Amino acid sequence: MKQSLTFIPTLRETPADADVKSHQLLLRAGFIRQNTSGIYSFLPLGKRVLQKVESIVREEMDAINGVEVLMPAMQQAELWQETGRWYSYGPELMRLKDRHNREFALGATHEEVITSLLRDEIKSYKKLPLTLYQIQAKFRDEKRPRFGLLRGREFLMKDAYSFHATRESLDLTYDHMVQAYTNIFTRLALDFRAVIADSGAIGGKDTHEFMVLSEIGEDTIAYSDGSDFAANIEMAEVKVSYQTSTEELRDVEKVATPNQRTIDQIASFLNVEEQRCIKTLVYNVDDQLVLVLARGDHEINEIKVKNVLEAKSVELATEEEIQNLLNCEVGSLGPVQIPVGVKVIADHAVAAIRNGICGANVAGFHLVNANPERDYLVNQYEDLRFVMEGDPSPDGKGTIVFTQGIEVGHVFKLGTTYSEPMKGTFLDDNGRSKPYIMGCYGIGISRVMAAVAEQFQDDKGLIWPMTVAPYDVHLVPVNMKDEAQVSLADDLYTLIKSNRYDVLYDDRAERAGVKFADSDLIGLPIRIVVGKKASEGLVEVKIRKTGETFEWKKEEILDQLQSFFSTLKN
Ligand code: 9G3
Repeated sequence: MKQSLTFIPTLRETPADADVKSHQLLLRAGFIRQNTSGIYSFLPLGKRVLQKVESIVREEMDAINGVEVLMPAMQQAELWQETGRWYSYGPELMRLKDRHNREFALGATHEEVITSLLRDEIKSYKKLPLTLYQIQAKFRDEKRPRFGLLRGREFLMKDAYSFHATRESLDLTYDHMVQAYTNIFTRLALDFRAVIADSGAIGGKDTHEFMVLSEIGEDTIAYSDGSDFAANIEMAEVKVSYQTSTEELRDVEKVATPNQRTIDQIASFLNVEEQRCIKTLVYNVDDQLVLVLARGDHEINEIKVKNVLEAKSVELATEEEIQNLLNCEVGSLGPVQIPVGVKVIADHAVAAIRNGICGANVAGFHLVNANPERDYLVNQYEDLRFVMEGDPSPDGKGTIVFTQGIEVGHVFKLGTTYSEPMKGTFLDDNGRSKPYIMGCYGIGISRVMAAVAEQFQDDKGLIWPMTVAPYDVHLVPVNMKDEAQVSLADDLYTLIKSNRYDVLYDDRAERAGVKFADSDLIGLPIRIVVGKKASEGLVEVKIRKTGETFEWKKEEILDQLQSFFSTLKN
């Protein structure tokens, strides 16, 4: 493609409201333009990158027998009313009315649509399993769109849905999907981790997120430096064996701790370690007040409390509820001498605290030398705390390190969550009617493009991996007035294009400096400069990723390109 004919509006200056590198560079290099908050146009270069990402995704979906469909963005409200999500989602779900005043959702996702599609067609186990996927715009009215394509309100997603007669069949497809996602993100040269996104404690791993490691990522990942263990910070299990101290049990004493309320205030006031303190929190768990204990230096993970108690809702009790229960205010709470029948659960670490410090349930007083069994009862010890850096990895290999991640994929075992309420059923091999067992699998296509741009750039611009670069070769004659340069460039354009390479030919009558700056900004893998030595049939070549430059003879260009792209084109 000749640059004088296409549309690549590069910018010299960094746009003010772009606050991450990928957003700045995709704007400056003329890949995207913002229409309004969270809504973007993909310009020619951006569209070509999307196309390359999509074709990798399609290849890997087709390879595991995924079949492509295209569903509508306009989804009649009745479908979402069948699953109740019409009522449970708030302003994030875009809604509109047609000319007959009928209500619609703009598709944020397609579980309802695809299940309603299949329930009218697939009625026998003989037709299962079936994996359908689409690549289509999704609409989610994010409260705070930001970071350009990374959190938009209209974005491109590959969403796949699988339908099964048995759980084993779902497990098989799920594993194939995880492998396909691994292939996709590997081919995109992304530094990613497959992250356990549910609490491992509940049965199998029913959902994984695929996270690209990046310090601007919104999610915190706990991963092991000695294995491929990785989990969302909320879900990471803690498997630590605490050794109980050997000091002998001392008698409980009540000590005055005026105005000392937080763990670190108490620890420094009594000159003890936080590890010796017992943090006591009161939670309202499905309208029952529960005491949750943790070691002073640990944080309670409410999702774990919820999972362990199999509760519908878990939230901190109000001051009033605490006052009524323990006749004391927050800051002096403890598990000793509490009303009979109040459930007390504790993180495993608490069991190892000898002669611990806890609130006396009297304002301004604490107890020292409190010991489990003798002084307070714990109904059950569980894994209730957030994992911390330095913890041993739950798989026993290596230690936990935290990092930030950009979620680029998410796979779920749905079971019958949607097929049950929507009566998506089939007759099994005994003629019994059963709801489909389903899985769903998403990749943020436009988000992936931004994640690649975030991972591959330098101060001069973008650095596209070969697999997704908008063009393979940037052909740049230095002076469009120089006969020898233009004729050699024209010949090379024809020659290279006819050998299956995508070539961007900078035929603009711009100064060399401008052309080179734009070329570094756009970030194609290799640049061929036709300059002073054109008459000798020599060109200068620059590899964008490494900055290396070479001098090639015209005759060797095809062989050289072949070896440069050898990892890809053959
Ligand atoms: C909504 C809105 C936002 C949403 C959803 C629904 C996230 C919603 C979860 C999923 C699950 C999977 C298929 C592809 C992979 C992800 N945000 N989710 O369901 F109405 Cl406004 O989308 N769906």
